This record gives sequence, C-alpha cells and structure tokens, in this order.
Amino acid sequence: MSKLLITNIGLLATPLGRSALAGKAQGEILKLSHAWIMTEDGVITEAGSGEPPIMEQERCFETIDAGGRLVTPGLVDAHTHLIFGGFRQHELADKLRGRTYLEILAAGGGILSTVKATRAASEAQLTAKALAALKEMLSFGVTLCEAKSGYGLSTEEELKQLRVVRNLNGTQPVELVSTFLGAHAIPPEYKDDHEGYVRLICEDMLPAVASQGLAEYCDVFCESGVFSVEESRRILSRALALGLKVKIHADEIDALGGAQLAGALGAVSAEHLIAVTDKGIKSMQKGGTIACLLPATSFYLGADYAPARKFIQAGVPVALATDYNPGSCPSLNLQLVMNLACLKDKMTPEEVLTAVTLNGAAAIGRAVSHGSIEAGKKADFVIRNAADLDYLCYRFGSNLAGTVIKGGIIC
Ligand code: IZC
Ligand code: ZN
Repeated sequence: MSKLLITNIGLLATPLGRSALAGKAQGEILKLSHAWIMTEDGVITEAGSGEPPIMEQERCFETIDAGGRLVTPGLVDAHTHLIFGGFRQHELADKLRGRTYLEILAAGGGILSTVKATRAASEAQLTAKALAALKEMLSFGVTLCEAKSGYGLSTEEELKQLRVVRNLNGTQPVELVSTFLGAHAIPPEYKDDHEGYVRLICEDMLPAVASQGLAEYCDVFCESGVFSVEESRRILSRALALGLKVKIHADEIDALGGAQLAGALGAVSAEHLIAVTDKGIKSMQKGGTIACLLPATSFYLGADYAPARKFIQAGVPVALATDYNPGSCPSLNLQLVMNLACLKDKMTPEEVLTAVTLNGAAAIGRAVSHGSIEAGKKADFVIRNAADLDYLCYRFGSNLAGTVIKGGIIC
C-alpha cells in the first residue's frame, strides 16, 4: 500500500465533478489556500485546507512539501496525432512563401509526406519516437492524452500505429486513449477513387479496429478536399454501429457543416471549429458535444482563433488541446495552449484550467476517473513553479511544471 501526502500547498486550484462543465460552471473552480492532498494506491483519498489530520500524517509513507506553491490537476491533452514517422520542417519555407496547408496537401505533401515516413518506420521505431514525445509531454505536466492513428491509410498500417499506442499504455507514466483516424487523407493508391477508400474504411479497417479492440474513438478529417460531410457521416455512423465513440475534425478551415454533423451524431467532441457557424454551435449544444479547441494550431498556421466565448455562452463545454502533429502544430507545450487560450480565445484562467483538465478528460471519456483533484479520482497532479493560476496563464511560453505526480508516484 503506497501513501503520499502533499502538504504546504499555497493554492490548490481544480474544477470539480465527473462530467464536462459548461457555461458559467466552466469558470467556477475550487480554490483552496493552505491546502493538502492525500493519496493511497494511486487514488486521491482526501484533500482539504488547514492542517492535514495528524493520524493520517503519521500513517503516510511519503510526504512532499509543496513550498507554498500552486497545485493543479495533471493536464489532459485530448487531441494529439502522437504516432508518426519523420517531421515536416522542410515545409516551413513553402509556408513562409505563402503556400497554405491545404495547397501543400493537394500537391502530395503535408499529411501524405508523413504517411510515407510512417509506413517506412517499424513499430519499434515509432514506439521509440512516441516515447520521447510522451516524456516531453509529461515534463509539461500532461498525465493523460489522446493519440490518433491516421498516417498509415491502409488496414495493416493503421493497425500498426494503433498497436504502438496500445503498447505505450502502462509502459511509461502518461496514460493514452486511442483514436482511429483512417479518414485523415486519401492515400496515393486511391487518389482517383475516394469512394473506394471510404468503402475500405467502412468495410475493412473499422471492423478490424473494432474486433481487435484497438481504438475507443473514430475521428474524421472533415474538410474541403479531404472528407465531405456525407462521407464523414457514413464513416462515423459505421463506427458507432461497431461500438466506437466518435469525434470530428470540423469546420477548421471551411465551414462545411462538420459541427452540425457532430451534434446530430452525438459525437463526444468536435475539434478545431475556427469557422463554426451559429447553427453548428446550436447543434453541438443539443447533441452534448464538447468543443475541443486547438489555439496553438491557429498560431502556427496564422489562422483565426475559434470563438470560445460563443461556445461558453451557448452552454457548450470547451476543452483545449495541443493538436501535436508534424504539420500544423509541432509543439507539445500544453501550457502555451493555456496562454494562447487566454490571450487569443479570451477565456479566463479558470475556464482554461477546466478546459485542459476535466473537460479534456470528458472529451476522451475519462471524466469519472481523471481531470480533477477530489476523493476517488486518480492521483494525477502537478506542483507548479507558480503562486497562483493567473501567473501560470500569463507566463507564456514557459514551462512552470515543477513536480509531476502520476497515479500517486512522483515522476
Ligand atoms: O499531419 O498535418 N490537421 N491533420 C489535420 C493534421 C493537421 C495533421 C498533419
Ligand atoms: Zn488534429
């Protein structure tokens, strides 16, 4: 039995609950001064303010003095394209000359160049590369993340990526939730046969993924020149029928109506949403869909920022994630995402904290067990080199994660 007591917490800041918070509630977090947290066997048993119970102090094997600093829940990165071969730094010059993300993709670069590198990599090579990324993530205070496939684009190659995700779970501290994204781009073999590729996804890839239990979610890149709303509907409906939950890359560049589809299908989350319409927001609110916003991608692409305030006003829960990928967000810094969300999405520090913890956990089906500091939840939290939440949200670009604790173990 392993016990841990964190004492002398200057400020404990956490959302509370076991489901996503929306509207005004998203910004109503618990702030406890002079706080302590107690954990047992990787689970939080109690948290409070003032002096921790003496009896408990004596029964604890290990005590950490937080030195009067801020403690937050472990961060949740609910949208990453973690498993890929190579990087795409060679596209930077093109990008600086004004070529857009979709133009680079249409010319056979972009995602397709990463597909080549990923297909050429062995499972062991992909594992080693992702392991290094997870280590960096953990250093930013991320203790739970989502990981998508989507650079294989054939049944065998997609399964290969998803096996890497499975093998990484439990072999290092960050927990992973896996998402099948076979509908990420049209592979070169199907360049002139979209319909054939959609059929391959529905009739071969999805049944294989479901029967091998390799993914909890199915996602689609619903965008001009990639997958249409109708193709996305077919793929996601098939995924739902096979028992997977669904997400959608929706209305990022063009307002195709991905958000309406997300709401209509009861998708757990819709991602990006820079170009979302009022109709799309309404549909998401009705369907209980979480808006997963990715401001670091807007930053890298020089694009607009998603209308976070509109979602909050409409009662749609907002999550925030990095979108870590080699094309539009080569960064794992979720603290930078928090900074950008304040500065560019105009979210308050309290709303931002909920977005990268409890709402992020809800966007990947883990809100019952993760995403807040309260009795019964996983003992995942971070002692910050900060005195308060405002400081964490204002020191943009820094890494203020001091000590990261995952499942009651100091990392
Ligand atoms: O590799 O470009 N947006 N998919 C959709 C991505 C970015 C990943 C990439
Ligand atoms: Zn993405």
